[in-house]
Amino acid sequence: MTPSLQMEKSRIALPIGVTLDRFIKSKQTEYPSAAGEFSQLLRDLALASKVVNREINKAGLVDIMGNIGQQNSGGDEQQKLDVLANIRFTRALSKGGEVAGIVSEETENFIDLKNKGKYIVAIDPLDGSSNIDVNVSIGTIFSIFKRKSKAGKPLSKKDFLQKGDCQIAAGYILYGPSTMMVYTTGNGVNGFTYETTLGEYVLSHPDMKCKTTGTIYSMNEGLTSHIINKGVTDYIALCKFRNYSGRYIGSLVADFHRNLLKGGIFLYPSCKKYPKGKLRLLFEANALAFIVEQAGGEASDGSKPILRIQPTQLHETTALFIGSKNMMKDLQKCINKN
Ligand code: P6P
Repeated sequence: MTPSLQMEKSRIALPIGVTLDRFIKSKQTEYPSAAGEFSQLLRDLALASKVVNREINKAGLVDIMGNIGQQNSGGDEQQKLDVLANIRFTRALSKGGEVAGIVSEETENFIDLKNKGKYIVAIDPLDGSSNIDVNVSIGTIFSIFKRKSKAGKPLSKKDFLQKGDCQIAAGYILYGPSTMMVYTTGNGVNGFTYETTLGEYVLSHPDMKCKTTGTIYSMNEGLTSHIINKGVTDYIALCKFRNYSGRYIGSLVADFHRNLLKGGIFLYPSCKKYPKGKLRLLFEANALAFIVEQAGGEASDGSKPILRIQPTQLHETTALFIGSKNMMKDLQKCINKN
């Protein structure tokens, strides 16, 4: 099949309500060379998310709330559900056999699963976990790359320190009033809502697009007097002058998802407390940057696109500005003036 026809087919809209499984199968048939490993990987992620969703839904009832009295490598207090989610996703991916290795926000180093899998996964198993105890939406964020080392050889950090534009897929699961899985494989963005009675994700948001502009800005304004880049404070002042709405949940996936649907911009700048930014490049920024660019938006660290950043450490952080194209351009103008 010629690539153009292949691309065309990949854009054939599937009906709302089609299950994730059928959707994945339909996309796989458009890539005859695909032997199904990638499709299986996506299914493994979806399965793990269903198990995590169940744990989250009963979090208020079973003694798995609160923190376990230890911190992850980024210094965040680990919540019981963080650890549970990490176990669930790691187990699902290692049993699936398609993933050669995983690097997680919850573990210091990468995990070599010692199999012949073609792929590696970078994952934040449960982002925004500080919101768990107050029943606010939280999320899982994942990036999928092809391994760089030869199948059967030991993995090295090089397999994981790939630029965001090497991702072959990225997505998130939002555990909110409804649970959604949103992902891209480089041919647009599609959203699936979890139908709990069926235990299936069904297509609910086909071909998602980020509005070119919006009137929502999301930033922790407690940082304002500590922001290093004056252009960012100038942009926030511009948002206020334009009577934009400030909306900040403190859970990246939830803030990102709202801005994706309604138009808006999320800002986590470098500041005195986080001179290199707070958010993780491998586990948070890369995946959302891939998704937003596929949906027509932009993502940068204030000087270059997120997807062009060459990571040097697994737990590297970055400033993150992400959202509607025109709002990102206005922000960049403010930054460039300073
Ligand atoms: P702050 C949650 O801990 C997180 O990693 C993101 O989900 C969220 O956007 C950000 O940190 C919130 O950080 O400093 O505003 O509490």
